[in-house]
Amino acid sequence: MRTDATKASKQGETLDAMDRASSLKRHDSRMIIHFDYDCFYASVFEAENPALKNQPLAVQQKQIIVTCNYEARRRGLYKLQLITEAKKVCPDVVIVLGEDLTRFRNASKELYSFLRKSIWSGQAERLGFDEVFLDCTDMVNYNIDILNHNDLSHSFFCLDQNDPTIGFQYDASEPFGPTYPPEAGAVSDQDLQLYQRLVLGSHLARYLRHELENEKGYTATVGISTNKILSKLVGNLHKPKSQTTLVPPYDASASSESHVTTFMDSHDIGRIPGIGFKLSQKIRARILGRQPAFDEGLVYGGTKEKVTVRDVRTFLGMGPEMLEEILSGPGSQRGIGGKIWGLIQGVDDVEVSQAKKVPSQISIEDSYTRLDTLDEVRKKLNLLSNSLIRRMHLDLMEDDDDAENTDHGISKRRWLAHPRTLRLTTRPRPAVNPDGTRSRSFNRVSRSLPMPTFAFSLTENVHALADRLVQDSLIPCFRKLHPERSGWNLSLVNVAVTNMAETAADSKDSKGRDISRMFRRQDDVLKEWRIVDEDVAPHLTDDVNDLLEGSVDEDVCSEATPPTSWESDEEVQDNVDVCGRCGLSVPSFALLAHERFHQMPD
Ligand code: DGT
Ligand code: MG
Repeated sequence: MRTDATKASKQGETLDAMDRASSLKRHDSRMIIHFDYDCFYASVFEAENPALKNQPLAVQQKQIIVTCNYEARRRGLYKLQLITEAKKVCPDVVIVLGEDLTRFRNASKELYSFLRKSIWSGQAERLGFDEVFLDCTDMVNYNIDILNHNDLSHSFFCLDQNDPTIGFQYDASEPFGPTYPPEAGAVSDQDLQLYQRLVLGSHLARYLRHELENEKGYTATVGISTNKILSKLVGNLHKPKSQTTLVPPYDASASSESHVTTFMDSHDIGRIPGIGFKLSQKIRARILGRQPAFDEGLVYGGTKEKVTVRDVRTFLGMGPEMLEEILSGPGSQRGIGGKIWGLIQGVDDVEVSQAKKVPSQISIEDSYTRLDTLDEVRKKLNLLSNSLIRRMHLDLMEDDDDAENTDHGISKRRWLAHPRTLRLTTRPRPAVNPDGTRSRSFNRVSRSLPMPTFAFSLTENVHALADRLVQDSLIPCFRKLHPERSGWNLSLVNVAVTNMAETAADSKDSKGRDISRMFRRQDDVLKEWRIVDEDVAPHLTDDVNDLLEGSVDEDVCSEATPPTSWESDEEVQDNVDVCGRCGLSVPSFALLAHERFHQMPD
């Protein structure tokens, strides 16, 4: 007998099926182009000094090559190689220091802005410094509508809806550049529309790549598909200076396999964006039925056993529920199983976000071999605060062209946004074990507090502001985070500002609401705001902020952030750790392998 409950559940299933169908339709109807600039840091130096182009060039951070140009790669150098090794392999390598990220940040912004202006939707999203997603659905749809199907090979791609003469000629009968799979068979009637749109996407990608190279001097590797995850992954197939289009069928049918499935299946589970190291290790453990072993012989990378998406997808009983069970835990995101299940099958409904004028946070950190006295902490906080304030001035301010605010024609600066929260994070080193070894800890602890308003002063200089930030805010915060006077030893300190409140001064009409204008009337106003600041009960605010931020043990939290939300952190962290035994700097992810390297018999 059919009960109401079964009816309801059947209804639910039908709705689910409809949801899935509509999500699949959404997934098929967008046109996303993913850019990854080739050897980005090295290219920034080459753009500054073109003579470097013909030489093997490597960019150094700490004792590691973070990237090198293709001439260097041709000679056997590679990313994340030790400087000492690189010099042995290629003695005439030109090494430039890349610890100051300003030039990369500026180049990244310039290229991003160029790409965003080249498309219609404004939907351009930066991921880190050197990747950009573009949603070109509207441009492709418009050009599909004006195609002359009787003469596809002589098509014209229109780049301006108001001027039909602006654009480029192209052959719409086939995709430009390589495809996945390389030898695509005949396209079925059902897939014809999607195929045609991808063909147009591939020609637009070629045009944008060439514009970027001609106008800005940077080359990029590009992927074209219908969502972020697929476009990002497919681009990797042909590097550098190339592009790849993932061609249909995207869904399996009686007569053909889904190219999305075969493509995703070939990836190692840890290579899927949104599945970080910790999540992939948990999945590996379930598939292998044991803790995944490390490749003992390697110091860098390659520390994980190969478990492919196919291994996971076809594992007995695998599905959203099993993934939820494997991955859920303290701090994990609800529904993570379903999200990861979708991702490994190339389903990613998250839109390319509209361009943001200000970053969602600014965060500066450094790692240390030994940091165990308050004096040293004060010095390090000072350095970090100086960088933080400089970054705030760069990223959160703009020239104010308002006549009343120009000084003999020279623009003054104004705030675009004020961060409301200041956050201090540390990573304490675990105590030494009885056998002399030290356990590896990724755990960070954080504390947040309201951003003091004096930090927005436009008259005080950066050093004075940094001193005050350390004295008035960060040191008291540090004491709460580590109440013991000694006994701690920190391997990392991070200072960040978050919770951005954009000022309302984009247009002259909104002048009245612009808080930043109030700050120009310096001391009176600042005084008033300082009183407000002091009125806030510090304990309550700290606790509430901690809860709001969810920032305790940030590494765990960062694994748990929505994997499909690829919002750029705007900050490329210097993910390098210092080995407690030999003092060598190694990328964070490789430290565990590096420590095992020490444990190996001679
Ligand atoms: P590619 O894309 O293979 O041609 O080479 P890149 O250099 O563009 O490498 P990519 O896209 O993985 O990273 C972009 C930039 O980010 C790169 O130029 C240097 C920096 N970077 C990459 N990996 C790391 C890392 O593990 N640590 C640090 N500190 N920086 C990194
Ligand atoms: Mg790159």
